[in-house]
Amino acid sequence: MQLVGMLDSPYVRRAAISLRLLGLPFEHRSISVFSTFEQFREINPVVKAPTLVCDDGTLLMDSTLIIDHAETLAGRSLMPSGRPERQQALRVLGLALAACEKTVQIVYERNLRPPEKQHAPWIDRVRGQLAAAYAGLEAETRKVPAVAGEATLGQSGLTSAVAWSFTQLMLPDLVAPADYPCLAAFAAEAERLPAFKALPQV
Ligand SMILES: N[C@@H](CCC(=O)N[C@@H](CS)C(=O)NCC(=O)O)C(=O)O
Repeated sequence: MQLVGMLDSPYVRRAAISLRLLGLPFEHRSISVFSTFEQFREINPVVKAPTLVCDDGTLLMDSTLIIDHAETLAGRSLMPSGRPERQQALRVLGLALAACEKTVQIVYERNLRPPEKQHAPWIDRVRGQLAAAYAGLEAETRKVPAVAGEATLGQSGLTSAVAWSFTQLMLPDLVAPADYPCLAAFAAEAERLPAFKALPQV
């Protein structure tokens, strides 16, 4: 199977790291939804990254759905199965995915919209949501132990670290590590794991 999309997308990266942690072999195709739009469109006319091209040619989109499929293939999950642990993981995952989404919205606003068409109230709203998502994630990260290894990281830890690294790459002026010290330290530890190093965002 092939995973299509650039690793500077947090969605592509979380899918790629998940596939690797689940032990599923895949070919990663670094094709951009922007600079190589036409090439991407030939693979998937919807042009969404990540796209998973399954072995039978079926195209899957959306990182969460791709990970769901990967977990079915692998016969195991990166989410905890116990009810309180799973609820907690879902809470963290929601915050991390919101942080990714709000970062992407600001990046698109800055990079794709002409300056004269940018709408300050909208950007302020999204910035506030981004800060709230990271405040929540910082509070949740304070409760969890340090990254012990790939086997125990789990989907919520994986996605939190990927989200943090992505925002630091794209919006270092907006989200300061000093304001989120637990999360910054957690992500730095995760980035030292083999799966993260094998699938770097840049
Ligand atoms: N919820 C989706 C979000 C995916 C997403 O927005 N990907 C971006 C790249 S970071 C994309 O495909 N952008 C191109 C577009 O939407 O036109 C997921 O989890 O995969």
